Amino acid sequence: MAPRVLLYLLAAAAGITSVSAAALPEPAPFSIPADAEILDLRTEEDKKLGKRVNGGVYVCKAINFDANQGCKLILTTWGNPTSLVGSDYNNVISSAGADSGTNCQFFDAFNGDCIGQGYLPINNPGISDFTQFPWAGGGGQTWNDITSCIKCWY
Ligand SMILES: [Ca+2]
Repeated sequence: MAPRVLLYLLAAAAGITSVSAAALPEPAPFSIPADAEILDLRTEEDKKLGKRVNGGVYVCKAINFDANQGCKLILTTWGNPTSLVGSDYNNVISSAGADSGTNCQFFDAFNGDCIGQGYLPINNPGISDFTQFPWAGGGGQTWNDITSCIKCWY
């Protein structure tokens, strides 16, 4: 193979590599804002322990963590089924991300425990657009605007 052809192939390969890298989706920038408004849904027993150390999940009513419709940092008790029913965050969440090291499950219903058709796993960085995640209940519905119960472990 002539050196010139080899150089061309190397350049072409390098070009393909950079195109592939550019085509990869950028991870959505995410960190829980330090000044996030808190919605404390911990058990009364937990609240007595004082300020949170972990176990928060940041939720927004709009996709892409856009704060214009409202976002809050929800505090939960470890593994506790945390109902959103009656709060203004019931059936509206469209993006969410948890504290680093916290793993949450979002459910579509609450009846003493989190129930429903499967769950949406949320950790860090979380999910910036719930409309991209089909709901197990079918009907073409996504996880957008149907979360009613949250469980987190940390
Ligand atoms: Ca929404």
